[in-house]
Amino acid sequence: MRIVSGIQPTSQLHIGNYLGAIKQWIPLQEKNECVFFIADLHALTVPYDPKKIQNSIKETVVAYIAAGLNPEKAIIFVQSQVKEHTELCWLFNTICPIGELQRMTQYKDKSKKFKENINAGLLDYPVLQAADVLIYKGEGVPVGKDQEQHIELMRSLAKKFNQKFGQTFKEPASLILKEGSKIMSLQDPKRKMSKSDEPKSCIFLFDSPEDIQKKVSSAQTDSGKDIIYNITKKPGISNLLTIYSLLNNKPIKKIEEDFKGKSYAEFKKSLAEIIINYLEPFRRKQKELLTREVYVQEILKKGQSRAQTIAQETMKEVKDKMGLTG
Ligand code: AQP
Repeated sequence: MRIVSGIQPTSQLHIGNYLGAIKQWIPLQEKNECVFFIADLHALTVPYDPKKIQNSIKETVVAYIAAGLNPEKAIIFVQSQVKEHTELCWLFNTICPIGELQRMTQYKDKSKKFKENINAGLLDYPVLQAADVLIYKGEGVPVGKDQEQHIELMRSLAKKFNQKFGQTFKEPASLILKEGSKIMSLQDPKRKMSKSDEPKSCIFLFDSPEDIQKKVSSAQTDSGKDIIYNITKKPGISNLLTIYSLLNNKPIKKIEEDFKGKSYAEFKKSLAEIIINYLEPFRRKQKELLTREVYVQEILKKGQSRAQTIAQETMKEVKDKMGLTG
């Protein structure tokens, strides 16, 4: 099966990005052909600094590898380096109803958040995302829950294209984990953890042990004092229990038992330790990779070439079917 997914280099990656997306990429790369890219073109739809984006791209590749991606197996590259993504996006634009884009939750949320910059790219984001996957004839898209609606649109565009121009694409399935697909903000457990939110609402993959301790101890909790999972009545503690369970590989029920009669402070202290220990090898690998610039550049170059070969083949077929070749 061909698997495709990507992450925007909008800021450092956090444990939501890891638990919702990257953690499932790692086992997938063993038995599938995996295409994992850095979604730099998507990142341009929100305010960004042109002087800093190359550095963010580099940090994101390093994060992919430090978190366990294997460049010998997966195709890793930068989206803007394979121009067929945008070429296919344009062609898909011509079959995508605008109303479908206007009802997308992410578009509505980001239009509210960036009122001064409601650009056409923000609206068109899911069409580019459809092109990102379909240019590789992707069949599975491992993502967090927030991307479900976009994958639905991707499926509908694949179907529409096939109906209009002949069978070309499979409809990709969204691969969304049962647990961890929506990690919430530490400061407001009703909102998802987001890279672009205030830093204390996220645990970044390379946060120092001191920062992790501070962030966990100041995480918003709920009234009462019991450490029990109840998403409606105790969203803060439930979010922390989810993180605990996923990083410690222990069922939530067992963690509840272990902390029966104990305080929030004791629970948070233990959680901070678990996060620090889990992320320690990531920090070590990141440090090492940051000194190996040539190696990282080589990975991207090789990834670009492998990706381009597949993308050009699809583009040729699409253009033939759409009557664009003589
Ligand atoms: N809180 C989350 N819990 C679980 N999964 C998450 N993802 C994002 N946040 C969570 C998943 O991580 C991947 C990253 O996608 P992205 O960078 O393209 O965009 P995003 O979903 O908009 O991520 P952020 O962190 O919220 O970034 P900003 O602040 O830049 O918008 C996707 O698979 C996503 O589902």
